[in-house]
Amino acid sequence: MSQGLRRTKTPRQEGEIGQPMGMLRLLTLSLLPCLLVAHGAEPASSQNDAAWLRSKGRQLFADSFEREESGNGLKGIGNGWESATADRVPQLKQADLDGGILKVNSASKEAGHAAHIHHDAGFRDGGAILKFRFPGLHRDESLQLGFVDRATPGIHAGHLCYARLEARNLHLMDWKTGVMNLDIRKRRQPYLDQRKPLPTDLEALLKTKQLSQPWKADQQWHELVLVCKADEMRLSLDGKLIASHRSEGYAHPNKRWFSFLIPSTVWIDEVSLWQVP
Ligand SMILES: [Ca+2]
Repeated sequence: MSQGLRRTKTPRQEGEIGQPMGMLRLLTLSLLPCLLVAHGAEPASSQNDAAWLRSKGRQLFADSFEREESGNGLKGIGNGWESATADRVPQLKQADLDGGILKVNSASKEAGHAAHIHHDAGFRDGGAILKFRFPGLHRDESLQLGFVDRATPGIHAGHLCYARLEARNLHLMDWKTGVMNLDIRKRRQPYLDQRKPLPTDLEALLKTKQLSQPWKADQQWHELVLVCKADEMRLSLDGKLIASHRSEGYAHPNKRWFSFLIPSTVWIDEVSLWQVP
């Protein structure tokens, strides 16, 4: 360390610098609550959504999978879960309860669809807390989870909104007013079928319905929290807000099902669903 740097640490000089800095810090701290109140709520960036669900919400459902499955069928997982794609391939085990963990191994090719496992939810504002792990058994492991309402017309298969975690990216997607809106889907499909670029207005609209950002998957267990609050959907991992996106579809009044769409392998544990009144 140079003589000059060491000299800046003498008490006299710290006192000289410290006093105005201390006043500034005091001023900032005293103003902070006013600034937060002025914005009307906790800022999303510092909000812990698991704490929000647990303190303000009502638990609708919880499962820690400490049992054996009763078979490969629609209701084989038990506790109210349904595997929508199970009966397409009854000879294949796509959901295995093993050591208190739900181990999903989708027969996507044989069933012609990613494993779709869902449970009743039913809220406007609220969300899910769960643990997940990519076990590293397949190269293309990804996890899509979100909300479905098949009772509202105009939405293909009732797909409302999802988060999707892939190897290098994650996405928050409003499908209700995006790609699964029947009018949009009808207009978009011919371009997809012919592998042609979308009209610029449609492409611009769909861009507003999805948030995508880099994220790197690993093979550790993680706590995941997915919430919808008014027209915002937020994803947190291990207590940190990772992504948030606003779009009108997230405000759908009834998220009837909580759903997993799993194309290959994912392990799941300690799922809870919460409604915030
Ligand atoms: Ca468990």
